[in-house]
Amino acid sequence: MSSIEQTLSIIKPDAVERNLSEEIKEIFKKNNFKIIKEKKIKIEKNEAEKFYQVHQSKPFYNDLCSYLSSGPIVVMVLERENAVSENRKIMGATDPKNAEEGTLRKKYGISIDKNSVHGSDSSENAKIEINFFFKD
Ligand code: IDP
Ligand code: MG
Repeated sequence: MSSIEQTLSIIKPDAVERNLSEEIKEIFKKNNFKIIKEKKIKIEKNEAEKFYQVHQSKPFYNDLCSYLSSGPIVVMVLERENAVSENRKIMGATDPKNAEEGTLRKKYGISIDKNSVHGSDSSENAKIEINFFFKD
């Protein structure tokens, strides 16, 4: 079964800094995603801490939050059939070393922390994450 769904995507500071945003957006569009909302922002560390709250007990939490707030990011609402799982497929594994050929993290990721993109991991979290960045 398939259904139209939305997911949250973030182009992380390492990719924005290398001017990869347009190239990454084109890859989403080629893969039948519609970019419904989009903004380039810089967030404060306390906002990153809130966004990554689920990881607060992890040893990398502090570095992760410092990193996400270290420079501009591009936040997008992406829409297509099965957007959450299709986006995760295009992104590839968390660690670029383990990401499949052709995935965004394989192509652009530098390391497990500087892995270029974020994508929601479930439909439920997608709603929460979209609301986090785009409440209106
Ligand atoms: P995901 O981004 O593939 O969903 P998560 O496990 O949700 O991966 O982790 C969130 C982010 O935290 C990752 O994208 C990555 O940047 C960072 N991260 C995950 N595991 C590690 C680690 O072992 N060391 C450093 N950073 C990590
Ligand atoms: Mg995750």
